[in-house]
Amino acid sequence: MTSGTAAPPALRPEDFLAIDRMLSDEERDIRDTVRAFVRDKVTPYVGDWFEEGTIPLELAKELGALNVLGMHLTGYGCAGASATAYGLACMELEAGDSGIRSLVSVQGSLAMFAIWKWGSEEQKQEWLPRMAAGEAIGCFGLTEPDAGSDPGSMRTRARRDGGDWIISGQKMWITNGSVADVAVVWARTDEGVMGFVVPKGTKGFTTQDIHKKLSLRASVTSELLLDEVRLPDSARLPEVASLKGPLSCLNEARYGIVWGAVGAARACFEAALSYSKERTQFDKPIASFQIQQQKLANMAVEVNRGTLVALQLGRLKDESALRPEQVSLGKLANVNAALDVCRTARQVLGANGITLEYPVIRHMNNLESVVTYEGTADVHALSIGQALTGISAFR
Ligand code: TGC
Ligand code: FAD
Repeated sequence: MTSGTAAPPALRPEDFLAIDRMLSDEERDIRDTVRAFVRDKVTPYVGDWFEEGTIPLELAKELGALNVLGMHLTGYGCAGASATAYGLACMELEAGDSGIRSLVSVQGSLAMFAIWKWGSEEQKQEWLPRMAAGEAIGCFGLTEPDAGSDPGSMRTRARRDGGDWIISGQKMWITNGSVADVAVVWARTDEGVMGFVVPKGTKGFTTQDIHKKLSLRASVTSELLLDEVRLPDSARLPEVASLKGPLSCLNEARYGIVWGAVGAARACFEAALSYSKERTQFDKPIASFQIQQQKLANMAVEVNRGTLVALQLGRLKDESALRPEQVSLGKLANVNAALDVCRTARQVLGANGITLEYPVIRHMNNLESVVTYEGTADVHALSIGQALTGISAFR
C-alpha cells in the first residue's frame, strides 16, 4: 500500500486523534446539537446551580424536546437512536455537568429502560411517552442504607395481599427521588427480586432530600420511604423476578457514564489548556514550562484514549455484542482517567482552580460521585477480575 502525497490535515487540540472522522454524519449532527444545547442552556448557569444545590425542573422538558430522554429506546415516543449516538449525547451533557447527564441517565437508562424492558404494555403506554417528553420524571430505587455494592442484600420487601402487593422499606441516595412523578422500586419477594412502578403521592410513599453534598450538587438526591405501600399487581414489572432486572438497567446507565466521564475530562482539559496560554508567571505563559506541557500532554492522552474506549463500546453495543464486563472496563478506565485529568487541570489553574468561576473543581467533585455510583471502581475491578480469572472475589 502506498501513502498519499497530500499533507495530513492540521492537528486540532480538541480532537487530537481526529476521532471525529470515525463518526457518521448523523452521529456528528446529534453530538453538535447536544453540544449547542449545553453551551446555551447549561454552561452559563450550572456553576450557580451547583453553588445553590439546585437544578431547574424545566430542564427535563427541554431535554425531552432535545430527544435525549430514553433516546436509545425504540417506540413509545423514544428517538430510537443508536447506542453510539446516545453515548455522544452523554459525553456532551457531562461536559456541562455530571448532574445533567445523571438526570438523563436515570430517566432514560434506569427508570424508562426498566419499564421498556421488563414492564407490561399498559405500563409502557402509560409512562414512556410522557417520560420521553420530560413531562414525567422517573427515579430508580435500588440502593438502601445497608445495601449499596451488594444490592442482593436489600431489605425492602413486597408481599402479596390478595390481588395487591404491600411494600415496606427504605431506599437511599436516589437521584431525582423527591422530584420524580414515578419511582421504579426494587424489592425482595418470595418469588425473587421484583420491580414496582410507584407513582408519586401513593399512600405510604414519601421522600426526603439528602443535603450537605459537596458533589453532584446540581442534582436532586433523596431517600425513599415506603411504609406499607399498597399497590395493585398491575404496578409490578411482570417480566422479571431476579436481580437480573435491576442489574440489566445498570448496564445501560454505566455505558452512558463511560462516555460522560470523557466529557467531564474534556471540559477540564480545555479549561486548563486555555488558562495555561493566558496565565503569565516568570514573564512567560505557564504553557511554556515543560512541567505544564507534560500535564497537558497527559490530559490529551487520557481524553483521546477515553473517547476511543467509549466509541469501541458504542460500536459493540450497536452490534448487540457488548458484554457487561466490557462496560465495567470502560467505566473503571474512563472515570479513573477523568478524575486524574480533572485533578491535574485543577492544579494548572492554581488558586483559580478552586472557584466555581471555572468548571474544573465542579467536575472534579462530581466525579467523586461518578466513581462511586453505578458500581464503585472496586466493584468494576472485581467484575473484570472475575472475567479474567473465572474466580469471584466479591465474597
Ligand atoms: P449475581 O449472583 O452475579 O447475579 C444475580 C443475577 O443477575 C444477573 N446479572 C446480570 N444481569 C444483567 N447485567 C449484569 N451486569 C448482571 N450481573 C449479574 C446474573 O446472571 C443473575 O441472574 P439470574 O437470572 O441467575 O438470577 O449477583 P451478585 O449479588 O453476586 O452481584 C454482582 C455485583 C456485585 C456485580 C452486583 O451486585 C453489582 O453490580 N453491584 C453494584 C451495585 C450498583 O452498581 N448499584 C448502582 C445503583 S443505581 C445508581 O447508582 C444510579 S447513579 C445515577 C446515575 O446513573 O447517574
Ligand atoms: P459500599 O457498598 O458500602 O462501599 C463502601 C466501600 O467498600 C467502597 O469503596 C466499595 O468499593 C468497597 N467495597 C464494597 N464491597 C466490596 C467488595 N466486595 N470488595 C472490595 N471492596 C468492596 N443508587 C440508586 O439505586 N439509585 C440512584 O439513583 C442513585 N443515585 C446516586 C447518586 C449519588 C450522587 C450517589 C453518591 C449515589 C447514588 N446511588 C444511587 C447509590 C450508589 O449506587 C451507591 O452509593 C454505590 O452503589 C455504592 O454503595 P455504597 O455507597 O453503599 O458503598
